[in-house]
Amino acid sequence: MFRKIVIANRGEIALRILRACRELGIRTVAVHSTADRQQQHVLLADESVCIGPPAAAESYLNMPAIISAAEVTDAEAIHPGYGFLAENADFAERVEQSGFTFIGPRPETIRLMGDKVSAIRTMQAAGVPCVPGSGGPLGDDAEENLALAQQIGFPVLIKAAAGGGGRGMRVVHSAGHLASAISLTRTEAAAAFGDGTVYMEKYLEKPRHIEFQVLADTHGNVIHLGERDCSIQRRHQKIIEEAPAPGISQQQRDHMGSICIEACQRIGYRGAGTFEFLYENGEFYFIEMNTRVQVEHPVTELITDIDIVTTQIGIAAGEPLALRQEQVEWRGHAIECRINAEDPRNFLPSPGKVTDYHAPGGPGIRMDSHLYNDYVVPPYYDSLIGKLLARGPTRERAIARMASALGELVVDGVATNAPLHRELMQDPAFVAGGTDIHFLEHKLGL
Ligand code: MV4
Repeated sequence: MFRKIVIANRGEIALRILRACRELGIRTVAVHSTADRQQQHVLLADESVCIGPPAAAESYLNMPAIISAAEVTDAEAIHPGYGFLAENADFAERVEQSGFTFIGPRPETIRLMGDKVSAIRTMQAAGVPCVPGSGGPLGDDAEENLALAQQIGFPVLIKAAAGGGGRGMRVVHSAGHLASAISLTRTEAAAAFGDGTVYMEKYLEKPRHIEFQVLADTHGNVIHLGERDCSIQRRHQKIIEEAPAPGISQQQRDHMGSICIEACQRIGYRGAGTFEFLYENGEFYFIEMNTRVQVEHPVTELITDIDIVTTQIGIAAGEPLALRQEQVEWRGHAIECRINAEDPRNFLPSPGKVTDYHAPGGPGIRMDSHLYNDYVVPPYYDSLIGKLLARGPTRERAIARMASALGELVVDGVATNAPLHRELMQDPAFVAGGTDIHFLEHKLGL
């Protein structure tokens, strides 16, 4: 096992990684911007290194500064968390070339999955069901593209190969709009990502977003931990996630899980990973793979009792997985509400001092948050200030516990989306379960 790890992140996930390290007896190095000197994980870490000014581009995205921090502290590995450099193949490569272990997949795997066209090609070849589509980059022949769209059937979606997470997409409803949509998406993608490659898929109108969690070690063992339903979102920001996904049978879980395992074995996957699917009319369609630990990983931890972060670290240290697939068991139901420091009316960030913070507790409640009284939420980063989780023997009981916990939560001094979560726990469609990706935006009148 490692002796010392650099935590290359901030906020709740940095604290989550620090806790995993402490549990494993690993010393920790926090790297932080000048705005984050008082972060809880910085105060708790064995050592800390300031890596730059508040702007992420000069601190949490500053590769040489982070690698230097590992050098000066004599650390062995770097955990990137999520966001920032977590899915940056060049960073993973530079970390390894500098003689450190990147806690994540091989750089080539990150690069393969970062290009959505190569990800889909790879998964299609591995037997993973994908959305009907071009299966490769679109060319410039307008007639060819039209024939393809007609074969797939309108509406179609034009997506940027370098996009993902909702960036660089355009729906096309009819033949007359196809050529201009392709060229616009191409131009935007070239400007935003430096890569104008686009591809085409059938546009699914009312899907759910369901993802499968996998863990793969360096000895050829791969297990899946089942699925999460992440359909409650606004502008591609998930706000509630749950596991298991309502209405998915154990047989479907076993089937899709086996497909994901098989794909991981084919590509020699390593570490924690997530297969993202759209789910519509009882069918799963692969859209993207995430090569990092996800924000919503705790809902899976709560129903499987498997610690995804300590497992990631063990895998990176070369340890074999402790469990075989037959030993993975799912019990009960878990829900996560993302608590954001934002105005509940216009969703604008609400930075400032948290004058009073009280975390809920009781049976089945978990709060992953870096907040404390008088903590100042800086304006420079995303607005996630905590994740409130509730588990219960059934979905109904998990919702009841979440509603109760939201009633106990106190975050004064900044505005939060807690009132929206309180309302959602009472929404008949949410309570019924299985709402699609458009549910929340429709409810909010968007
Ligand atoms: C789609 C889709 C419908 N049909 N692909 C958005 C984010 C990116 N990960 C993929 N996304 C979508 N791809 C096809 N063929 C609808 C979305 C989508 C979406 C997906 C997951 C979660 C939230 C979403 C919100 C809007 C659109």
